[in-house]
Amino acid sequence: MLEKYLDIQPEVATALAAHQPVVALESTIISHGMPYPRNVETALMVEKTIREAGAVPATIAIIEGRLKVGLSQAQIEYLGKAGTEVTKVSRRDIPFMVAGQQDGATTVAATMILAQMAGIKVFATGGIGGVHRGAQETFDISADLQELANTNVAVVCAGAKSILDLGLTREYLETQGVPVVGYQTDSLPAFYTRESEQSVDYRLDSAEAIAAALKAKWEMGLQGGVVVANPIPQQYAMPVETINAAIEQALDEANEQGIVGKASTPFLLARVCELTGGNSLDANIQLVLNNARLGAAIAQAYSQI
Ligand code: PSU
Ligand code: MN
Repeated sequence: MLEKYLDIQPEVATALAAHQPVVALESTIISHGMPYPRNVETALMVEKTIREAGAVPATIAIIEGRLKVGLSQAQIEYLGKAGTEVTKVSRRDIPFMVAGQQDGATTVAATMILAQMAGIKVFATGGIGGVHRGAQETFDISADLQELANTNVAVVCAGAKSILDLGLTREYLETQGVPVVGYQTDSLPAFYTRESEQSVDYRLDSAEAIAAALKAKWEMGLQGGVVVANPIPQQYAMPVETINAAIEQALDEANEQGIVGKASTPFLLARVCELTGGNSLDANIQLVLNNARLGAAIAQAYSQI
């Protein structure tokens, strides 16, 4: 039934059938998360990094209504060049792209769904969506969190940006039973910085230990994802004051301009990037590469259990 909608790239399908490690990658980060051409360069570099670490990359998107698990270089270039012209697709949007034969850049939530359809357990990205600051009033809570509650994929990320309320994001995940694992850290990383005031649920120091916990969770039928939080390498971390000032300004501008709904996160990401010049983009790229390496190591370890 799924074949009717799903195209798994042959290399990815072969690897999955042979129980070899595969790492899923999202496409909203390409079309809506970084400017062209560095978005395309990064997406290709991330794939290369995963290969060098001994796993097969599967970048996920919707192309002309087909659910694609594994993209060609030309498709990645297209998604990067088209940028925000491509619809940002979360769970609710998938059927409309399919029925309308449209293109879609998949968020963390939608990428998890397509990864699960294909049988991929590990997904590497930059940052996850979460509970926005002021959500007590706006109800702005990313569908990524609900997906983590339901879908059996581990998401390797550098924590969440402090455009979000990290404390409320932790509370939401706790209610939904989603574990937050810190890789070699006790503190929840805040994307550009290695630490926040929030702690993780479990600190694990090796890919093997993380893979073992994933295996136990899913073999017991405990539904849902896991957040694997991997701090940005020290040499690329940004000064807290610089990044916080940019975030505060971006949030003020979003309020003034009445930006809400699915436009909110891309607006904030783009403004923070502009306000910090190229620095935050460099940091962003490095942390994604770092997550790709850890994702590949976890996928390796998981395939060897
Ligand atoms: N955070 C980032 N970079 C990103 C995103 C979030 O630092 O590119 C993207 C991811 O695709 C994530 C989505 O799933 O934004 C969340 O959007 P929303 O808050 O509208 O759910
Ligand atoms: Mn939202």
